[in-house]
Amino acid sequence: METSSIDEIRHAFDEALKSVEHKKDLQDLKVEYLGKKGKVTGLMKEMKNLSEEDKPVYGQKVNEVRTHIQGIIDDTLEKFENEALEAQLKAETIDVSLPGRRFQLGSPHPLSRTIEDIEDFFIGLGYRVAEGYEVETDYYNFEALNLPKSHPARDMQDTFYFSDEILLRTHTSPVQVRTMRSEKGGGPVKIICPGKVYRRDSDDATHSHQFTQIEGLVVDENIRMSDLKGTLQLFAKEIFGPDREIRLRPSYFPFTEPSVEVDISCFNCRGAGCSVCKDSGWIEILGAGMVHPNVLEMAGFDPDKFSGFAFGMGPDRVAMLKYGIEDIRNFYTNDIRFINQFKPTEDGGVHNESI
Ligand code: FA5
Repeated sequence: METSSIDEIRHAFDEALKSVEHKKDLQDLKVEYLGKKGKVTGLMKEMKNLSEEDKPVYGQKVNEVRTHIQGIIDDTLEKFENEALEAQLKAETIDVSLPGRRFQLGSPHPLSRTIEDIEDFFIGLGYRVAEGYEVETDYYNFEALNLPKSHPARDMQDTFYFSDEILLRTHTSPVQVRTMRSEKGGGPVKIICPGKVYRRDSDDATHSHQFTQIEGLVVDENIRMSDLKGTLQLFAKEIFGPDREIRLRPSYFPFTEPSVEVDISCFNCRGAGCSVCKDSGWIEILGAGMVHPNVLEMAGFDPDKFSGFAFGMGPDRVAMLKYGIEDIRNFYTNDIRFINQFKPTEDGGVHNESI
C-alpha cells in the first residue's frame, strides 16, 4: 500500500471535519475513521501485506494520521462540551436583583373558625367531641330517631340514597344514637358532634344541599329543660356577644319531646325589627328538645332513670349571622377574595367581624 492513500485519508478527514456541527456528527466521524471497521483501522490491517522494510515507515505514518485524527476529535469534543456548558449556564442565570415572589398569609375559612369557636365553648363546659359517618344507614339516620319508614316527617329531610338502606346523612343526630349505644345504657353522655350533612334542598341564599351541623347531646339522671335553656343562653352570649338573648319556640322533632326551635335576637336591629330578621326581631339558629323516651330506649337507656337534651345547629347560619354574610353559597364557591376578608387580626379577632 502506498503512503499517498494515507495522506488521502487524512485529507478526507480534514475536509469532513468542516461540516461537523454537532457532537453527534463528531461521534459518527470518529466511528468512520477510528472505529473497528474505520478507515484508519483499515490502514493498520494492510501492514501484514507489506515487506519488512516498508513496515516501519508505513506504520509510523499511519500512527501520525491516527494521532492527528484522535487529537482533533478530542479537541473538538471538548469545544462542543464547553459550548453546551456555557449555553446551559447562560440559560440558568439567576438575576439576583429581581424582586422575590411574595408569600401570601393564609387565613382559616370563616366556617372552620366558627366551628372551632363553638367546639371550644362546649369543650370548656366538659363536652367531648364525637364523630360519626357521612354515609349512614336508614336505621341510624331515621328509624332509631323515632322516624319509621313511612313517617311523614321524613319529607322535611329528603336525602341522597345509595340504596334503600344506605344514604348520605341529613343531620348529625345519628351520632346521638351511635354514642348512646356505645355507652351501653350507662350515663352520663355529654358530646358534641360537628360534621357535614346533606339534603335534597334547592340551593338559595340560606340553603345548601351540603352544609354543616353541630349536634349536642347530654344524657344523665335528672337532666331538665332548664339545663338545655341555660346551656343555649350561655352559648349565644359566648358566640354572638353578651347582650344577646335567645327565645325558645315550641316545635316538632320526632326524636325530642318537647321540641323547640331556638331564635337569637337579631344582630342587626337588636330586636327592634328589620329586613334581616323579617321584622320579627329574632333569627332561628337551631332545633333542640328533650330526648324522646323511645330514642333513649332504642339506644339502650332506661327512660325511667335517664333523661337528656339534644340540639342541632347549623354553623353555616351561625357564621352568616356572626360575620354578616348574606349568602351561604359564599362558603362553598372558594372565591379567594371572600376568604381573604376573614384574615385574623393581631388581637385574635377577625377583620370584618360584624358584631
Ligand atoms: C335538625 O336537623 C335536627 N336534627 C336538629 C335537632 C337535633 C333537633 C337534636 C332536636 C334535637 P333542622 O332540620 O331544623 O333540625 O336543622 C337544624 C339546623 O340546620 C337549622 O336550624 C339550620 O341552621 C340548619 N339547616 C337546615 N337545613 C339547612 C340547609 N339546607 N342549608 C343550611 N343549613 C341548614
